[in-house]
Amino acid sequence: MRPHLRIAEEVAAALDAGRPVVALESTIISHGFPYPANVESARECERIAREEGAVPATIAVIRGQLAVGLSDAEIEHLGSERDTPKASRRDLPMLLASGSNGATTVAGTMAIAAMAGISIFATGGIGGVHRGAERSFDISADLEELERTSVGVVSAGAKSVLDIGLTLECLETRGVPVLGYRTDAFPAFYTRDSGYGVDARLETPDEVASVLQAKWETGLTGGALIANPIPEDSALDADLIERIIEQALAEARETGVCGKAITPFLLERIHQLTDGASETANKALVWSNVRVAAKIATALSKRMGTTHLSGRHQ
Ligand code: PSU
Ligand code: MN
Repeated sequence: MRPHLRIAEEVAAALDAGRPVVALESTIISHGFPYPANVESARECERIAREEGAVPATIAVIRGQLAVGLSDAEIEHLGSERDTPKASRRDLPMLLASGSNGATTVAGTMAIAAMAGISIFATGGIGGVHRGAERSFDISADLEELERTSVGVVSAGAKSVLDIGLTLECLETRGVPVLGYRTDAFPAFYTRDSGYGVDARLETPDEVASVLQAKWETGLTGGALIANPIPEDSALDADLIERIIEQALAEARETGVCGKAITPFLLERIHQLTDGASETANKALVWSNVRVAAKIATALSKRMGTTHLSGRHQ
């Protein structure tokens, strides 16, 4: 067992038996939604994973431990305690050494999921190349993690607060397959079509599992991005959301917000400027991603059983 790793009993039992497990992130709890919507949404994610026959493993840093599977009280605490720091890969060592809490990003969650032997992870949107990155160099560590860590990440694409074209270029450079789940278009979080394509369109959870199996069995380590568009009836109007994103970006420039603070700032402003409509859409897409992730995890566990190619058994 790795030091600092704390795996909930139910999660460890499922992994040992080769049953499906879905990792869930905690930045979305601490910084993605206001309280108490964040806690309600996190509980709903866990419920949906179970309904689909998978064990949910919400991941965070809790008192200096890499916690895989949180208690309800821990989820409530992360949700109501608004100042839990965002924890990407680079933040983990300091949080462990100081015994602190951290809300793990996609990168942080992937790294910890892999240590535990979890292969599938559901989130909302990934981080990526920010608009203006040619000057700011602001490129999320999520992209590096997707290159490095063998976890399949189900997301609704990326928000257009990012430069989606450059984000996809970076994923190509890093050897990360972008798989469209029942779509030819890479989705843009609140909307189903960013104007960019995907590397392959797949129709069933088992087809996705077969690609992941082929990748990992061959020793082509690293992640894959599974792009699952927001459900049609929850999608927002593309022009409206683009205007709001432009406004939020302008405010960020004016107030000088940058670094790890920029993503939470933009998310909060978008929620305020859409008067909650974006929050409803955000919940719908996350829940849809959890459902798809649980189905993929189930298909993968049928194919691979206890052969965890990343993580504890390696
Ligand atoms: N994009 C969203 N919602 C989010 C995030 C990104 O649409 O909640 C969060 C995720 O946790 C993601 C992180 O991993 O922000 C990226 O932050 P940064 O750009 O600082 O790497
Ligand atoms: Mn950044």
